[in-house]
Amino acid sequence: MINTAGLRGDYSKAGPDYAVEQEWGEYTPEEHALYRRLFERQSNLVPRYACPEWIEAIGRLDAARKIPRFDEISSKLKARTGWEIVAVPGLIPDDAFFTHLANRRFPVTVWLRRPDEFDYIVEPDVFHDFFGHVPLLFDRTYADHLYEYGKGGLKAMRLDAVKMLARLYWYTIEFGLMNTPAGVRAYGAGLLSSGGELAYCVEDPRPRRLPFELERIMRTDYQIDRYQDTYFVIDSFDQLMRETAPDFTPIYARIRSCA
Ligand code: HBI
Ligand code: FE
Repeated sequence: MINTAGLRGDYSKAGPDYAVEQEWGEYTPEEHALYRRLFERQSNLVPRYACPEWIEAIGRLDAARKIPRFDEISSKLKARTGWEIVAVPGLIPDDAFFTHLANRRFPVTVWLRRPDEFDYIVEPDVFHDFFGHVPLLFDRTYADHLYEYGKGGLKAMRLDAVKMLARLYWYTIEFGLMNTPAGVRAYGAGLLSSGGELAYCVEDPRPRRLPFELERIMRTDYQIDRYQDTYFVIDSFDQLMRETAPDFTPIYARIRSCA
């Protein structure tokens, strides 16, 4: 369970759903400049390593020069897949997070990392959330999967199975790979927003790249502060949607019985 006490965002103005105002006018020129440098660094990598759906979507967004205005992005997003951005102070408790997803709202952190965190940051900031997650919300199938994930998250809380479900999110939405005619490409937000792991996940011979397998994913723990040893590869968002459609209740029970 996320305890917001130790986190760096300002939760004092957050509502019961943890939403805050973006307060776009508060960003400093230095913050816009740092965001621009992060965007430029990734722009040299994504043509070679990002999945086609992400590349197609980023081209629709004029988001390279300044920290994006969430309301502007939301109006484009809403028209396309019915989703919108909800500004949050950072990580929020599971039930708030899942409830937003189950209402087609994606939580995006409002603060930007410090310059000394250019290469790595522990908590998701606006660059990770926006650059990594938001473009794929323009893909109908991906967005529909995330909507189902949100509803599944609320159910998993009732079944005390959030830890198993979080692994699905980790190995897909955060660190997922996809097969394409040109080879393996990244669709996970943690990969797309990373200066080093984006090339590593596609090119490095060390990590395992396994075909998507739901139960194996739910049994595979992960480290949050280093590159992954194992990536799971889907053939398409249609496959991701199809393979995560069943009721997870018996799967949770099966995994618990052999744990
Ligand atoms: N909160 N803002 C935010 N972003 C996340 O990705 C997030 C979260 N809270 C909970 C959470 N992710 C995960 O624990 C769930 O996916 C299980
Ligand atoms: Fe993320």
